[in-house]
Amino acid sequence: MESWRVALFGDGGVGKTGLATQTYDPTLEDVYRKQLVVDNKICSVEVIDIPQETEHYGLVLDQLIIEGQAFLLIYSIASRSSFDRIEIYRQAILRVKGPNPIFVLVGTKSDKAAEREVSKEDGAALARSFGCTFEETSAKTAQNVEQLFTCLVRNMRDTNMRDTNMRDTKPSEEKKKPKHKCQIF
Ligand SMILES: Nc1nc2c(ncn2[C@@H]2O[C@H](COP(=O)(O)OP(=O)(O)OP(=O)(O)O)[C@@H](O)[C@H]2O)c(=O)[nH]1
Ligand SMILES: [Mg+2]
Repeated sequence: MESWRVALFGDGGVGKTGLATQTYDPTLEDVYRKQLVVDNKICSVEVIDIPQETEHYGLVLDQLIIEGQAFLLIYSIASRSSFDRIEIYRQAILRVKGPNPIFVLVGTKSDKAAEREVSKEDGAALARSFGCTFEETSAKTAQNVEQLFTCLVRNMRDTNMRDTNMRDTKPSEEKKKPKHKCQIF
């Protein structure tokens, strides 16, 4: 079966585990696996969720980046500092993975409207500057969680297809366009 590995990045307490466990049944500690159907095709997504407090976090982080096929950059809409630190995680991933990894920017805790410190516009603008997809989600209400993972699978499939085409196509030949496009703000 088609299977993907996604790693979660973001400050302590932003809701990484909340997001992972909302749709995923825990199997191993800090790794959640879920089967889902995207565009009539079943696939399995392994979500790797490392707590901020982990010992030797830097080393674990590098391994996580090497193994990850896509990365969720996660902040809480109720924490400006978690938003301001997103760039640090992005740079760490770019350093290890090279250019153009698959990112999705995720603003969690969208249910906390009264405590909002990051506007939707700021989130969308940051995602635009990264050239990546943006979602605001809530593990509490389940808002956009399913949509987030569906979008992520489509991004990974499209990128995989593009890479395959590049390997299989002679330079002069037309490259096939990806079938699905997730919304990019
Ligand atoms: N209201 C609300 N609370 C949330 C949401 N997601 C997580 N929380 C709460 O925020 C706190 C931290 O969430 P976690 O998912 O443990 O955060 P984390 O990013 O995994 O934190 P570390 O593992 O320490 O890095 C917990 O008390 C959660 O119940 C959400 O969508 N809405
Ligand atoms: Mg956690």
